[in-house]
Amino acid sequence: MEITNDTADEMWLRASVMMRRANHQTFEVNVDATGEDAVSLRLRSEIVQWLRAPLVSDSAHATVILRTVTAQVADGLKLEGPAADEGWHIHVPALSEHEKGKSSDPVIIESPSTRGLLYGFYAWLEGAVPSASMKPQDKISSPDQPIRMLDQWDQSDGSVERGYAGESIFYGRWGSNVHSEFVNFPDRGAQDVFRGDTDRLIAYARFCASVGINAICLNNVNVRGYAIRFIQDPWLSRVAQIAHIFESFGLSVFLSVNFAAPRIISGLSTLDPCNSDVQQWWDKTVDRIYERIPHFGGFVVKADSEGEPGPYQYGRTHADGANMFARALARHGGTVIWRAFVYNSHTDWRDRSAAADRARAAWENFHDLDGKFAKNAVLQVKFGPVDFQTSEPLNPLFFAMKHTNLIMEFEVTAEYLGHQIDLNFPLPQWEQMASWLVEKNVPVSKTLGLYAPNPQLTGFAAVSNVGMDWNWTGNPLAQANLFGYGRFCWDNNIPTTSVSEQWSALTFPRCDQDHQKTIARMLDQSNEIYKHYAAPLGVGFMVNRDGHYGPGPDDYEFSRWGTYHFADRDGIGVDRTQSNGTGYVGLYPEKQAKMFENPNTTPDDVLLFFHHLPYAFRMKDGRSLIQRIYDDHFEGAARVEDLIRQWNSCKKFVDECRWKEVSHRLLLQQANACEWRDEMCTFLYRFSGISDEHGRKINR
Ligand code: GCV
Repeated sequence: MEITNDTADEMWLRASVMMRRANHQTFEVNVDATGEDAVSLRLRSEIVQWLRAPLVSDSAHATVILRTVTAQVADGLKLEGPAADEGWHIHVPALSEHEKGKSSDPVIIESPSTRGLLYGFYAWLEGAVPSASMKPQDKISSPDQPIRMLDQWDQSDGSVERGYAGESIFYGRWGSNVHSEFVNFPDRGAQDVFRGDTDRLIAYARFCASVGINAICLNNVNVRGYAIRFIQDPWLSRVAQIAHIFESFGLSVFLSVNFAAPRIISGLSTLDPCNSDVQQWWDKTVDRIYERIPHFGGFVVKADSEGEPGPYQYGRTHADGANMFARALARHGGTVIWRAFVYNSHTDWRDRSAAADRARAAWENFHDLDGKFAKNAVLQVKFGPVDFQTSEPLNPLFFAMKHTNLIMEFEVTAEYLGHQIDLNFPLPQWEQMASWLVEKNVPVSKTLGLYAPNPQLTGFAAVSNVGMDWNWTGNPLAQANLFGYGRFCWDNNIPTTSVSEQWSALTFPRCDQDHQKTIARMLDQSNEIYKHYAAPLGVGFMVNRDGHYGPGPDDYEFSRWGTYHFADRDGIGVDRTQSNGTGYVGLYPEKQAKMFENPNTTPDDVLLFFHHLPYAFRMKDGRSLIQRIYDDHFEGAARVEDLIRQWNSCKKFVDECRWKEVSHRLLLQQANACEWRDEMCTFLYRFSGISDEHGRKINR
């Protein structure tokens, strides 16, 4: 297929596409990945398509050479870390000499693996674009994390749970725009179909690979409907076709499975993970999968959570559950990724005991199981203890599990962060979370996997944000979130500004540099702005229950979901201290526990997560708590106007389509921010009776 397709958006490859179109340079490329394996084939076809260049067998005359080497790539240059074999070294001769044809030196891209050559090739392609800030001369880079994964919450009926960019790119409904040969087996009366839009899947896989994503789970962790049967033929053969595309771009493919599949599919009377019939059922299922998908990555499992079945029903632990899958997968080199998002959603808001504190749930369910998981099992833990809120402290499980492979889980999709309507580039949040792991100057790249029984099984996973929308992500600027996630997985310390500037230069190559920087600045400010006008100071869950967009301060307050802010006439926040509250603070190591126990040393961002405080409480900056909340909400809403001004200044540099789409969404964001401001300020004024010192008008 052609690389670019005018009906689709090229995301951050736009600059490379433009360069390719304009390029009159002729390349001759020599690549030593000559095998017939999927990645080598893909690498060669990408080179030919992007450079319009012949592949030559003689490296002596080549202008670009891609070659596999050891980790010691050149004199004094060595690729390091647990994923060194995916790293690359690029040598670009000085541009001017090369351009003028004075240099006889070729561009050299080298890596210990073909996958690494593919990453190096994209990195060179991006860096070779004149307007991009990245111009490698002699650059060496390897990923900080071995697992860099995207989770699709796509469902077999074409919907995407928490998706804000249209229908699934993988699945659809009979009658919608799907390729007929991919329609499911009408004799079974199925309405759900594999969409069969191969071009779009190839494009998506390419985007993923271009930022170093190396694993993908193809379906939602809530496994419903026909998705339960993806592990069996005839559905499995369709999954295998999709897997083949992603594998060729270096991504391992995973499936989410339903713990109850043996009963649903084959009528087994028990699902007990220690029962040999159940084990055998999974063994056979896994064998069949590997016949179809020899490099299959493994399973992702959500169990005993939000209504999903799991081992608790049989008096077994989550380690028993995970290890059953691990045993079946180990025989083929596969991995089970077991989610730690397990909590009892049936609580009572009046109960303020430790047992009712949802923040404790993951820790309570898993800390005792440290060291009990199989070597090919990984525990996937959401970054915060509750649920992807705007501000949460790091989940204490990351400190407790010293003998377990761990993945830290994020959302690229903006479930609680504005649905890709409001501008929200969450890289600062992810970086903050990862940085909490840093201990005694050991960098994040090492701390997450420091104690992992298998150092290859550690890293990050995030829920993706793409769909069938023309620009992939609904809001064209939300493409930056996907790009940023890839960059962050690769380099855990990459500064936000450098990512936003890279992205903006690659995505808006027609913009002058000043305006590229303006767009980058909008991204850099956006997460902070959103935090200012949404739920205050880490209290969380004041969001509208009907979809999680916009304010709903009472929506979860008296429900059974265990997520309360406890605002009353005296104060607001959840007391999680050891001295007086749910004792959650005590789940942290001493240093952090000491900091969180005292409101004066707790970071403002998570103040109300840890403390129930009176409205008159003096903040570090001298303002009262209530005044700070009023001020933040007014400031947040006002700063959206500033985002609009900045975007307007870019108008003449941005194509009409993207300019209008973003403008429209910024106006919606403005309305949302004002609604948050007015609703929150009114809500807390009603409780506290304390007026805004500045006498600003609250509209409601
Ligand atoms: C896939 C939150 C989301 C759910 C999601 C769940 C999870 O509760 O709102 O949509 O379910 O997290 O991570 O499993």
